[in-house]
Amino acid sequence: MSAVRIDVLTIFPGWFEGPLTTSLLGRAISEGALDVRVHDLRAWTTDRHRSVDAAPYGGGAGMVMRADVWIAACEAVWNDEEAAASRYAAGGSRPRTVLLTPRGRPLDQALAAELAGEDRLVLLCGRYEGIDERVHELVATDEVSVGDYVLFGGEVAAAAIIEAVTRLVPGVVGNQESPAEESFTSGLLEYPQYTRPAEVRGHGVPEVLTSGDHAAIERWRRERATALTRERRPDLLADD
Ligand code: JD8
Repeated sequence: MSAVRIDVLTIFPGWFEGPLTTSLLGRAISEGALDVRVHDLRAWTTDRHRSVDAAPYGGGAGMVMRADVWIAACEAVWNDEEAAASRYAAGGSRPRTVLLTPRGRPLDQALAAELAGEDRLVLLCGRYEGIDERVHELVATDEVSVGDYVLFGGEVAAAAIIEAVTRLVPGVVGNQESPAEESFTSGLLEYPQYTRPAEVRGHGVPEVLTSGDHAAIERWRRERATALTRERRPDLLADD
C-alpha cells in the first residue's frame, strides 16, 4: 500500500521516464512509497488523427488543447481506483487535480506539504498555448505555477511537484534528515557546505568547521544562513 498515488496526464509520457527511474525518486517508486502512473492524453481522443488541440475561438496564433479530451481523460483517471467502487462515480470527492499553468498559485514548501498530505494527486500537463478554459473551471481543483518564467508546457512543472512532494512522503529514503535545519522549513537559505579535500585551488575551509567546537560551528552556520538570506532573499525574512 503506497502513501501517495500520482497520476500524470501528458502528450509526452516518455518525458517522465528518466526522472521517475533515477535516484531517490526511482527508489521511492520501486520500494512502493510512491505510485506514479503516467498516461498518454491521446488515449482519450476519438478521431482518427488522435487530435488533442484545435484553433482558438476568436482567432490568434497557435493551438489550444481541447476540453472534451481532457475531461474524458480526467474522469477515467479519477475513476480508476484500486477499490472496487469508484469514489468519484459514487459522488465522492475527486482527488486534488492540479493544472500546471503560469497563472497558478506559486509552488512553495507549504503547498508541497499540503499536496503530500493527499492520498492521490492528478497532474495535468498542457502544451501549445494552453488548455481550454472550461478544463480550468470544470476539472482542476488547483492551478499551480513553478515560477515566473515561461516553459513550453507543464511537464517540467509536474516533475518539480513530484520531487517536492515525494521528499515529504513518509518512508522515502532521505526525507527524515534534519528537517528542522532545512531551508524553507527553517525559513532561511542553507549555510555553505564543505567537504574533502581541505584545499582546492588555494581555497581552504573556514577554520571553525575543523575546530571540533560544535557550539561555535552551529553559531557560524546560523550566522552565514542569516546573512545569505538577508543578502539574497530578504523576502523570506519579511515577517521576522
Ligand atoms: C503549462 C503551455 C506554454 C503558456 C503561452 C506558450 C507552469 N511556471 C510555468 N511557466 N510556464 C508554465 C507552463 C507553460 C505552458 C503550459 C505550464 C502549457 N505552456 C504557454 C501560456 C502562454 N505559452 C509554468 N506551471
